[in-house]
Amino acid sequence: MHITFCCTDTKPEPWIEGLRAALPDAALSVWQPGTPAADYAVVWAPPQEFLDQQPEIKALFNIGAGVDALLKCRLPPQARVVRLDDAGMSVQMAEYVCHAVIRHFREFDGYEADVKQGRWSYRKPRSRADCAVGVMGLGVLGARVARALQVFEFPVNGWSRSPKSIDGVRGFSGSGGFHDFLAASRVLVNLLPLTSDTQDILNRDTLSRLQPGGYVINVARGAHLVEDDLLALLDAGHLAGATLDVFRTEPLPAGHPFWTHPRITLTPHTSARTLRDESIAQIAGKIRALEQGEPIAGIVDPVRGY
Ligand code: NDP
Ligand code: OXD
Repeated sequence: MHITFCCTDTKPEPWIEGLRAALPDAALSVWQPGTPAADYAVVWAPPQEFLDQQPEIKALFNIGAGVDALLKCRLPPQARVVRLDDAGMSVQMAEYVCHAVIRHFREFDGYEADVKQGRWSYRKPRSRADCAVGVMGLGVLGARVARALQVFEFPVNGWSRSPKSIDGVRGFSGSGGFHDFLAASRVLVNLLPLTSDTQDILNRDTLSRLQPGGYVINVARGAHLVEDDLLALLDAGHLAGATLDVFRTEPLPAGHPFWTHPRITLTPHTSARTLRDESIAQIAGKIRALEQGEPIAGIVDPVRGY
């Protein structure tokens, strides 16, 4: 069995070492033009040339949860696309989102600013009941985030394509439930995959439907958000602020208004990092299962787009 590694911007050696330890009988390569075709590949943003040279490949293991970039390529028709299925990401996402929600709700940014000016000041406690958090996407990451928010007793709404039942989460689904979901939420957390249905979904119309003083946390993909619409609603005062981890262009270009906006907190696409050891263990386990003809989780439906 030949496994090749083709991940842009990722140092291959530690991955090859880890895969060799987990699958000692496999032949491993770091792909370059001319490398023989493989049975399996570990990929992130691979060039089209790589995909065109894989006539027999059984599965492409994407070392992230989002497969939007990979699905834009022309894929070998027989290849299954397999996403990372948590692999240590959901706990990171839960801590990132809880941190952002709590920082906003408790006004810790305001306290920080006051302390820097030597001011001992109090702010009026806000009502938790008035701070319903709406989580868009109740998959591997969204469901974990929804559960984590409940620990702090925020009312939690969830929106997904198909109806979902998560204890304590008020569920909404499909396009029919979207406007009610938005109207019931003051803080909005985006954990949708990027597909043709969800591109630009955070826009002037949808964000205007949040309760006044709304707060946006985008941790999915930059192309979900219409950036000028966010800025306009912040300026108009309908939105109180935003925490953004993902952007239409990454790295965020110098001079982009998000860098210096007083009510935007940003991080460099780091809310839930791919953890190498957990990912290798998961991929190796799935390759072993596939070789034995057993089913695996995390196979992407290319028509659905996630
Ligand atoms: P999943 O595929 O497990 O879950 C996706 C969820 O979105 C499902 O609940 C699905 O509904 C819902 N959904 C999809 N399309 C629609 C739609 N049109 N309308 C309503 N709901 C929809 O994904 P993950 O939770 O693992 O990851 C989500 C995204 O997070 C990834 O695609 C990636 O873009 C992003 N991500 C960002 C990271 C970062 O560091 N910033 C790290 C990792 C991921 P249903 O349940 O009915 O299928
Ligand atoms: C992912 C990501 O999709 O890191 O896993 O964004």
